[in-house]
Amino acid sequence: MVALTELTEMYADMVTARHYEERLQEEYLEGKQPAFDISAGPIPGELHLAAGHEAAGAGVCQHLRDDDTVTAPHRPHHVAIAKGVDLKRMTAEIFGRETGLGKGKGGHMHLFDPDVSFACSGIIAEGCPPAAGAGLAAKKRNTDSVAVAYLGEGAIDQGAFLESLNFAAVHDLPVVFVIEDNDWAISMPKERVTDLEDGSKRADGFDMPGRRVDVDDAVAVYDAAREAVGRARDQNGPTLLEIQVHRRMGHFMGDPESYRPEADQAAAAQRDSIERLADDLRAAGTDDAELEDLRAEAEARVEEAIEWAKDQPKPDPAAAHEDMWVNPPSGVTDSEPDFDLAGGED
Ligand SMILES: Cc1ncc(C[n+]2csc(CCOP(=O)(O)OP(=O)(O)O)c2C)c(N)n1
Ligand SMILES: [Mg+2]
Repeated sequence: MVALTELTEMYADMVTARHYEERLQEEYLEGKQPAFDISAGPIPGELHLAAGHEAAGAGVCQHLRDDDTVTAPHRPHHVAIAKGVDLKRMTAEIFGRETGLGKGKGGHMHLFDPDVSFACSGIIAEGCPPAAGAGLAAKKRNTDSVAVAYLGEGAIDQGAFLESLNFAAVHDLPVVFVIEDNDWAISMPKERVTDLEDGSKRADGFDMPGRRVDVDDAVAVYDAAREAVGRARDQNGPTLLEIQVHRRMGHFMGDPESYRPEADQAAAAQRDSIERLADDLRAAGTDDAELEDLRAEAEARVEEAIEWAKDQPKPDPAAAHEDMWVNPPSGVTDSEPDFDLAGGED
């Protein structure tokens, strides 16, 4: 049994994430038509939306604290929201504004919020080694914090993922690896990427527990993650989870999805984890008016963040060379790297 407060929190995260993606979809298209100009409009660059992935974000992050590290891939917003990343500063980053999490220089695939130990990257499986590193740090410091690395099913043959599984297993690190299986890697269906129907079986090769959550259901994810995060927190080592989610939108904004059978698209739209969780809440005694209030609150929060972000200043182009170094060696300033960017003497 999941407590009503926890069901409610997960629902709030999930409706926030869904509304966020729907609103970003609208904002993104502004100014990009009729010819698709990726640099135009209020959100420059690529945009990968995660509608249909919400249960994987909420069900896992419900078990996490601010000091637990999460790394997410190129489709990060639902995880960031569930982890408690500052919504206004994240939105400002997506809109390329100076008050964004990365001063507007990173965009939607490079969101970093040290206050809640969250990071993401556009390089697939890239988050696995840093999560293993965070797990190693927790172990060496003798704390009970854990690390979670999210990746897509299209990334399960990446060396960075397999090496991280091995490292985490050998050193018994408090890490949970979470594969979000949405059946597609851009235009590549899962069965053409791997012969393994259940990606969590990758764990077998590392003598690590692995489990697949076959149904796009926040409560099922919550239950599986409770065990996995609990094992990590109790210093009993890593776990690999695979969660079936659904890609309700294109791979990225502007993807015509001409490669995707209509039936697959329609099926993804039907399996809605948000509606499923709403049913669980009704069964637990929440009435429709309360659900509507939660939804309205989430929508208002999203609108406020977007309005705020759009009002923020754009960065000064001269600031592009700032913040290049964490601890600049003495005599080196941000704008003056101490090596020859053109290639040196050889
Ligand atoms: C190392 C690396 N190779 C290739 C790419 C290009 N790329 C971006 S997304 C993607 C597919 C990702 O599929 P999946 O991991 O299933 O995530 P999804 O997009 O379905 O959420 C690829 C190959 C990349 N970002 N990084
Ligand atoms: Mg995928």
